[in-house]
Parts: sequence; structure tokens; C-alpha cells
Amino acid sequence: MSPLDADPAAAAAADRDNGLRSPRLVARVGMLLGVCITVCFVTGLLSHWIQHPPAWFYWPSRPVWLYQTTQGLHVITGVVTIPLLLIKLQLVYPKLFARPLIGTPARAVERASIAVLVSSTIFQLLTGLLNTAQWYPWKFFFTTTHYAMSFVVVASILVHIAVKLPIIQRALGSPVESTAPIGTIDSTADTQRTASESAPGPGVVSRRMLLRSTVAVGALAALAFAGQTVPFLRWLAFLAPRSGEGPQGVPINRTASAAGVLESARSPDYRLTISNGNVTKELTLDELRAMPQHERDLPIACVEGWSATGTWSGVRVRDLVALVDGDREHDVRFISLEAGLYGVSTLPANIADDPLSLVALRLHGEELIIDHGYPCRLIAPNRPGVLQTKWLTRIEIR
Ligand SMILES: Nc1nc2c(c(=O)[nH]1)N[C@H]1C(S)=C(S)[C@@H](COP(=O)(O)O)O[C@H]1N2
Ligand SMILES: [Mo]
Repeated sequence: MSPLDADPAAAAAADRDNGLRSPRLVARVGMLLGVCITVCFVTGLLSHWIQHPPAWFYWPSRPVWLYQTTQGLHVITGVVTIPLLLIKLQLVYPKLFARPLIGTPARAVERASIAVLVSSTIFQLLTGLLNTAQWYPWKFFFTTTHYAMSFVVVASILVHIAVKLPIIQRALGSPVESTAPIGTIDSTADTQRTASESAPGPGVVSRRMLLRSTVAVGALAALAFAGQTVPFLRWLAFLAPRSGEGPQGVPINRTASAAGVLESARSPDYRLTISNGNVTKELTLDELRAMPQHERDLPIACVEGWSATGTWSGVRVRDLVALVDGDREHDVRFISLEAGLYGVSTLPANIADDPLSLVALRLHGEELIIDHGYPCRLIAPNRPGVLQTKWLTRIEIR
């Protein structure tokens, strides 16, 4: 006699668990996870290509909100994946420790893929989450690792789906709730559960309720973060690290003092150098102000998922390129007074040539404050915030 037989309450609890652990529910939660991870992967890949463009890659300058949207989706789907993954693990964990631990070669592959899948996904979610909270000390390490690891996650998911395909197909082909035993659904581990695969009685959590709660928890997680990029949801974003607050109405990621440019940015000797091969022009701030000024509403869309739109004004990048007879087909490099990783960015020719791209001197009708990039900064459409270089000192047509 097993201990369960002796304890009717425990036996009932075990039945209930088996009911919730049915492939019918697990496959549906898995499908929600699959959708989130796919969107997260594709938008992440896009963001990576924009920042490190392969030769074949083309990213348009419009619509101006496209990157804001794809990166918002990246962070939101990543955040939603966290509770979904926890629920899925909770539903399947007895199987993770099922015997034999290794077994046949097919089982060994399946289990290895699950070990890789679970650990790589947890790694991605954790590093991504820490990054949204501005974990700067390991950002460089973060981007390359986060990118490489995403392929590990996707590959192990594909193996997992391939191995489970027959079970997944049968589970998704049946209603989530069953009234008759469906022990045939899982031909391997579930056969002994036939009796408990039926719908639970009144007062017991049903699979349908759990599935609905899963969707609700996911939606709540999405709302808690969406406010940092969707203005009318801002008040809801109780978990989001950045919600549109900052001087001149725009958050600041890196201050002038952190970048070590307080002195150089305010120096009376400040010049903006523009170079095109041998042709070089040096402009004082007053000379920049004397050029035709243009006003643009453009967002800063940080890779961390927050975004904020500002009204910027300054000189068009294409006018500065023309000043040194630059070729409009060439990429343009922007170099900051700040040395280091975030002090350089390359603007692809198509975006440099868009009249929306500015070297901004003003934000919301005021001179840029030093933390927003005084004396001048790049602000171009449809582009990650990290590439909107502040405290410009040099522009090179390549
Ligand atoms: N020189 C320099 N420019 C920079 C950065 C930086 O660290 N150094 N941070 C970038 C990042 S990550 C973002 S999101 C935007 C933020 O601009 P803001 O502080 O004006 O909002 O500036 C970008 N420009
Ligand atoms: Mo950023």
C-alpha cells in the first residue's frame, strides 16, 4: 500500500495535479511561450543587425517609430516569457526528474535539449531583465552573449518541439478540458495516469482556468512594462525602470559627468569638425546656430525598451555633409567628446540623407542641457537610442 492510498486527501491532490499536468494544458502554455519567444527572437535579431549591420542589411529611416515598436515588443515579450516559463516549469517539473534520467539515445537527446533549453532561456531572461534595469558594468559582454545565446535557445526549442511533435499535435487537437479519460495522449509517461486525466470536480482548479490565468498573468506582465514606451499606459508601468521622466521631458541614460565630458563640452574652444577625406570644416557653436535650423519630433528609443519623444531642433545632417561636398551615398560617422564604446556611431547613408536626421542643438525649445548632449548631439529617425551619439566633436563622411 502506498502512502497515497492511506491518505484520501493526498490522493485527491495527486489526481488534481495530474489533471493540470496534462499535455493538453502543457502544450497550450508551450504555444504561448513559443509565440512570445519567437517575437522576442526576431525583434532582438533586428536590433542586433541595426547595431552591427551585415553587408546585406538595409534598415529604412521611416516610419520613425518602427524601432521603438520592435524594441518595445522585444522587451515586453521577454518580460512576459518569465511568468509563462515559470508556469510551464511548474506544470512539468516532475517529468524533469523522471527515471531513467538518461535512458535510450532518443531520450538522452530529448533530456539534453531540455537542460540546454531551460538553462539558456533562464540566462536570456535574467540578463535581459538586468539590462532593462541598466546593468551597465557588463553591457558589452551582455550584447554579444545575449545575441549568441538566443540561437542556443531557439535551436533547443526546435529540438524540443521536434521530439514532442506527436504529443503536441494530439494535445492541441483535443479540447483543453476532457470529460473522458485520454490516456492515449501521451504514449510514454502518461499512460499510467489514465484515470486521473479527466476534468476535475467542482471546487478544483480546472485546466481552462489555469490557462486563462496564465494569459492574464502574461498580460499583466506586459502592461507593467509597456508604459515605458506607450505613453497612455505609463501610469500602469509599476515594474518598468524608466517611465519617461527626466530633464527636458526625456530620460537620461548616461550623464555628462559619468561620461567625463563636463569640461570639454563647455570649453570655449569647442569646435565641431566635419571631414570628408581631405576636406575639413571646423564649426563653432555660433556657426552651427547660424545655419538653417529645423525642428523634428523624434523618439529616443533605448534598447532597454523605454522610449520618449522629444521636439528637437538643429542642423540637418545632409546640410553638414553638403558643407564638405560629401557623397550622399556614404555612411556618416559621429564621434563624441566621450572616448569609448558609446562615443562612436555610424549613420547609414539612407538615414543620413533623410531630412529628418539632425545634429540637434535644442530640445523642447530650450538649449540642450549638458546631460542631453550639449553642445550638440545626433538625433536620427528609426534608430536605437544607443546610436544617438551625444556631445559630438567630429563627423566623418566615409
Ligand atoms: N556619447 C554618448 N552618447 C550616448 C550615450 C552615451 O553613453 N554616450 N548613451 C546613448 C543611449 S544608450 C541612449 S538611450 C541615449 C539617451 O539619450 P538621452 O540621455 O538624451 O535621453 O543617448 C545615447 N547617446
Ligand atoms: Mo540606450
